[in-house]
Amino acid sequence: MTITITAFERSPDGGKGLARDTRVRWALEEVGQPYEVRLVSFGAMKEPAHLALHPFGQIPTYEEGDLALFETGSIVFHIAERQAGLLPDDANARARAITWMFAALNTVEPPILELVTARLLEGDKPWREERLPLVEARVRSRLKQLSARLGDSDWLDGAFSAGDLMMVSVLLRLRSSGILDEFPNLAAYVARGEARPAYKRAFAAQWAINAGTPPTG
Ligand SMILES: N[C@@H](CCC(=O)N[C@@H](CS)C(=O)NCC(=O)O)C(=O)O
Repeated sequence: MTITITAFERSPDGGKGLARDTRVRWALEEVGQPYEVRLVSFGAMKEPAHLALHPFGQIPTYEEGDLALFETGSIVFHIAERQAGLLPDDANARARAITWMFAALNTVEPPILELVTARLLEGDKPWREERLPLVEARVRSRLKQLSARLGDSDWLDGAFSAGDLMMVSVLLRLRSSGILDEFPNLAAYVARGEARPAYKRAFAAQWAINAGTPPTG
């Protein structure tokens, strides 16, 4: 059955792989599932046709037959559940990998998004100078904990899983801040994720659409 995802017609990051379709592409590449992409403009994302797929008018969405999904956590979980390669067979290991997916999205991503907002969207606000160090401290505090847990391991819990895919995707958004490099094991962890052939194919596919468009974020 054909799988179709949506992505930005023109990504604000100019193709650095930070738009969230990249994590869905990555998951599909890891399990060897071909897919099609429908590109949407910012305007079209807020039109009824797209809102029927995504109530918040965002990308990515995922369509497979009469199933339509939104939210990357749900989409990646769906892919990982249906096809081998992203979740362990052992029930407990599987539950832990899913826990890491939630941790990436619920515990690690929020302070990172706060930082992205503070740096990029609130750069001209009078409170920026006071707020930025507070937000950065919250990010460092989370990374310190994550770094301690990862230690010298390659991945968060044994073999690479959907939990790592989501965590690496979330951490990638920090790279331009320089904070990731303060935690060498996390920087190496992210590099390991990016070195995976499936990630490279996902990155190249979204880059092919966006290359040459100047980044706005
Ligand atoms: N929690 C959602 C977030 C989706 C999201 O923020 N998508 C961004 C692109 S990475 C978007 O569509 N932004 C445009 C907008 O919100 O208007 C998910 O993980 O899928």
